[in-house]
Amino acid sequence: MTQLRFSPHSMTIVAACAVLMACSPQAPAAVAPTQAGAADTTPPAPAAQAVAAQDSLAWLVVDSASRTVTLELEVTAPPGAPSALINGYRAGDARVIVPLGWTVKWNWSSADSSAPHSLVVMVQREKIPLEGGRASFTNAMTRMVTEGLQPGQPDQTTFVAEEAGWYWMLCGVPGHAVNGEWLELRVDPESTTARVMLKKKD
Ligand SMILES: [Cu+2]
Repeated sequence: MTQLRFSPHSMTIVAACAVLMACSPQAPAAVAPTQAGAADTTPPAPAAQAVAAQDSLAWLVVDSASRTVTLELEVTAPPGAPSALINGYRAGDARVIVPLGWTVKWNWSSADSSAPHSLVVMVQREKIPLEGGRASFTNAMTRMVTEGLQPGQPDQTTFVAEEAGWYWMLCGVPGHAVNGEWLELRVDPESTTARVMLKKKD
């Protein structure tokens, strides 16, 4: 538990050190004791159990100091997929966990030219809505929630996860979320950092 929460943070620090190339000798030594100039970002934990959390690092960036998490989200529509995918996931296969009160930023875009898409955070109820409605948090949505956006119309927004609970991050274009174009968002009062859990591997 502790390791899962800790590893995204330490990975972020390692990456920052690699970029700056000016870290104190102690910091990289903890990860790569052999070669100082290697700038090696090889994942430190090869254990299969830890994969779920590490896979998310490319698109979930934690800034603990400012209690902010930035999500890079891209919609794709691979041939044969039952719905459009968000970062390769659908129907809650990925769960984003954010501590209560943290700021969430997202950089959303679509690579699917066959249909418009959008994203809105809505509190989970019994049924996934047929189309997007009011966001649970101020600004927790893209522009054009029900009309959708095209490739070349990226969206950025920032909101505060100010109420604990279970939410959908769903496409608001009619029919899309019902087909599976949604991820899960957990606003957790007991978490100390943001992370992603994958419900299953593809
Ligand atoms: Cu969509």
